[in-house]
Amino acid sequence: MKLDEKIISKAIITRYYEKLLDHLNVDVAVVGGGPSGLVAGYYLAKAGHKVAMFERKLSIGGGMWGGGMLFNEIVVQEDAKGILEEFGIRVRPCLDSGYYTADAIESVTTITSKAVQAGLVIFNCISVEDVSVDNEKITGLVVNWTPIEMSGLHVDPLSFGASFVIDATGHDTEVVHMVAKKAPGKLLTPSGEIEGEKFMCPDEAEKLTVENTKEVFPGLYVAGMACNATFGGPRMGPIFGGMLLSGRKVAELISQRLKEESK
Ligand code: 48F
Repeated sequence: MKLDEKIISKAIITRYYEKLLDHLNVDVAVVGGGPSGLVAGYYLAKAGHKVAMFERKLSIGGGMWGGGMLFNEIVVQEDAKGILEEFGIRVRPCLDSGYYTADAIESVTTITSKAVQAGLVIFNCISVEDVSVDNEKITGLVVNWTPIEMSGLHVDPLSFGASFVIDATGHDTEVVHMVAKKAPGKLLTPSGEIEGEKFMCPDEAEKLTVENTKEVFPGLYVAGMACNATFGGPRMGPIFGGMLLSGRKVAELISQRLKEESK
C-alpha cells in the first residue's frame, strides 16, 4: 500500500481530537506531570475515574529525570518503597541506611506508562493559565498551548471542566497562586494565603508533604512539592518518597469525595 501523507495527518488529527473531546469534562484534572501528579493520575484512573493531565513541557516526569544534580538515581524511604514495587520498578537497598534507590529513567518511564495504560490521558505541551470558579468552587481549567505561552502571542485560551483539580506543579504551586490572586484570603491555609516554602529539612519535609496533601480551596487539592509550598513546609531535596505517597494520598481523598458525591 502506498503511504499517503494526508491519511497519516487525518489519523493523527482524528485520534487527538477524540481524546480532546472526550476529556472536555473530567472527574479530575491533574496539573503537572511530575512524580506526584503521575502517581495521583495512576491511582485515580485505576479506580475508574475519568482523569486528564495537563503538562506544560513536551516531556513528562518533572523533576524526577535528574535524580539529584543530574545523577539519575532516585532515593526513597521504606514507606514509599511499596509504591515503586507496585509499578514493577526495581528497587535496591542502599548502604544499610534504610533508604532505597531506583533508576530515575526506569521510574519516570514505568510510572508514566502504567498510568497511561490505567486510563490517564495526558495532554503534554499544554499550560494551565487560569481556573474556572463557580459559587466559590473550582469547576475547571483554562489552558493554552505552551508554544503560545512561550511566544507571548495574544491568543485566547480554551476551558476544560473538572469536578476536582490537583495542583501538582511542584515548587511554584502555580494553580494555587492563580486562585490566591483572584480570591485573596480564601485559601484553606492558616492565613488564608500561600504560606510559602521553607528552608530544606528532608525529614520534616517528607512527613509534612503527606500531611499537607489536602484541599486548599473548594475543589482544588495540592500534591507533591506544591503541598509544602502552599501550607508552609520545608523543601526536601532529592528524596522522592513523599512525592509518591502524596500522589497516592490525594488520589484516595478525591476518590472518596467522588464516591460520596455520586450517592
Ligand atoms: O516539579 P515536579 O516534579 O513536581 P512534584 O511532583 O515533584 C517534585 C520533585 O520533582 C522535586 C522535589 C522532591 O524531591 O522537590 O522537585 O511536586 O513537576 C511539576 C510539573 O508541573 C509542570 C512542570 O512543567 C513540571 O513538569 N507545570 C508547572 N506549572 C504548570 C505545569 C502549568 N501551569 N501548567 C501545566 N504544567
